[in-house]
Formats: sequence, C-alpha cells, structure tokens
Amino acid sequence: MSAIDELRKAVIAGEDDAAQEWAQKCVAEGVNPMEAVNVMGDALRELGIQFQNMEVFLPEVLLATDAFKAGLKVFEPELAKAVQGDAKKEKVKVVIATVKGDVHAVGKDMVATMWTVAGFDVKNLGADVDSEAIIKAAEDFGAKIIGLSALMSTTIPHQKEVIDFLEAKGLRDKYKVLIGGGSTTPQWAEQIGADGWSKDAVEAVEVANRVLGL
Ligand code: B12
Repeated sequence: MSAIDELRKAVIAGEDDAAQEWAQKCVAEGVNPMEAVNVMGDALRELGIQFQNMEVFLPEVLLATDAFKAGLKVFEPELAKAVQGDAKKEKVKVVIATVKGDVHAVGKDMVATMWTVAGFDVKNLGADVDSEAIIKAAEDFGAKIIGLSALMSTTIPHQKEVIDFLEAKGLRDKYKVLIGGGSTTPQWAEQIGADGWSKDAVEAVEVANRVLGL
C-alpha cells in the first residue's frame, strides 16, 4: 500500500500518531500536499456516510477528525511552500467562522490554512459563532472578506442571517461574503446573495482572489 493509502486508512481508523507518521512519509516521498489533504477530507466524508448509516458512531468520527488534524499539521509547511510565489501580494484581511449552532470546523480550518498560505491575513473565529459576533470581528479586524462555513441543513440559514444583518446595518458593500461547507451549493450562495462559493479549500483561494479582482 502506498503512503497516501496508509494515510487515508489511518484517518478512517482515527489513529492520529499513524496519520502523522504517514503524512511525514508522504512528504518524504514528494506526494503533492494538497492531493494528500484532499484524500484525508474524502476519508472523513466517507466516514460521514457510514455515520449516517449508523455503521460508525460519534466517537469514531471525533477520533478521525483528530487524525485528520494531525495529518494536516504535517502538510501545512508544505502547502505554504507550494504557493510561496503568491505570497507577495499585500496582505488582505479576512475573517472566517463556522456559523452559530454548528461545531464542524475541519473544512473551515482547511480554508483558513489555504487562505493563509496564499498570503491573506486570516483571523479564524472558530466554530459555533453568533452572526453579530462575526460582523463585529470583521469590523474590528478591518476585514475585506467574511468567510462562512456551515455543514448542516439546520445551520445554513445563519449564513443568510449574516448577510441580512450586514444589509440592515448598511455594511453589506464593505465586504465580500464567501460561503462553503458540506450542506451548501452554488445555488444556495446565489439565493442568499453571497459573493462566492467554493467546493474545496483550493478553489476557496481562487474565489477569494477573483472577488477581490486580484
Ligand atoms: C467530522 C464530522 C463531525 C465532527 C466534527 C468535528 C470538528 N471539530 O469539525 C463531530 C463528531 C463533532 C460532528 C458532530 C455532529 N455532526 Co457531523 N459530520 C462530520 C463529517 C463526518 C465530516 C465533516 C468534515 O470535516 N468533512 C471534511 C471537510 C474537509 O469537508 P467540508 O467541511 O465540506 O469542507 C470543505 C468544503 O466544504 C469547503 N468549505 C468548508 N467551509 C468553507 C467555508 C468557506 C468560506 C469556503 C469558501 C469553503 C468552505 O472547503 C473545505 C475544504 O475542502 C460530516 C460528513 C460530511 N459528509 O460532511 C458529518 C455531518 C456534517 N454531521 C452531521 C450531523 C447531523 C452531526 C451532528 C448533529 C450529529 C449528532 N447527532 O450529534 C453533530 C452536530 C453538532 C453541531 N451542533 O454542530 C450531518 C449533517 C446532516 C445535514 N445535512 O444537516 C453530516 C453530513 C453527517 C451525515 N451524513 O449525517 N460531526
């Protein structure tokens, strides 16, 4: 089995030490770091299907999340090297959060990592963040982009809520609002008047550059 297959296996098994080791082996073997991170993300989603079918339970998913994070840590410096050429642009400030009521943080953290390595100045506000708190943080930080992650059908309305609150406060034109997360679609982004959507963290960089005209 190749190092990347072993890494995938370690994430699914929720073994963080093994995930870290196989991630290091991937780096040593020159595996494309983004490809490896995407494989880990797919492994988590696969586990999500098993979770939905009640073949695995929350503790297994939590362990897999930790294993994912252990692997991601190893790849972060590699990702930074891969996009170093881009980092010369002036640092644009960005805030990102998972919306209220939603604790899913892995995808949001991946986007935060990719935005950081792409040269943005990123403030990661965490998960389960109140809409008003997101707007206040964007104002205080001087952000140009607000990134909103949501993974559940019950929490995606909070992405709309942030946009509605921005409009009500007369702040909508100050920000580009980008959304993403498992339960979202480009249609949803359009419906709520978001400025952009992406299916993954690599595309999130392209979308951020595009909305800023960079
Ligand atoms: C890991 C996980 C958990 C972990 C989260 C740990 C953590 N700290 O993040 C734990 C175990 C805590 C958890 C809890 C729950 N979960 Co859960 N979970 C998952 C799982 C398996 C994987 C999510 C994940 O990390 N994916 C990998 C990342 C890399 O992908 P991603 O998040 O989609 O992010 C990528 C893109 O979407 C995009 N992106 C993401 N955010 C953003 C933001 C911006 C701005 C942009 C541009 C792009 C972008 O880029 C990312 C990187 O490529 C999913 C299954 C799935 N199919 O997603 C279920 C899933 C999301 N969970 C689900 C549920 C129901 C729950 C619980 C309610 C379970 C329960 N009964 O308690 C609780 C929710 C608690 C809460 N209030 O939030 C459901 C949601 C169903 C729905 N559609 O509403 C899912 C789909 C599982 C299922 N099939 O039933 N979960």
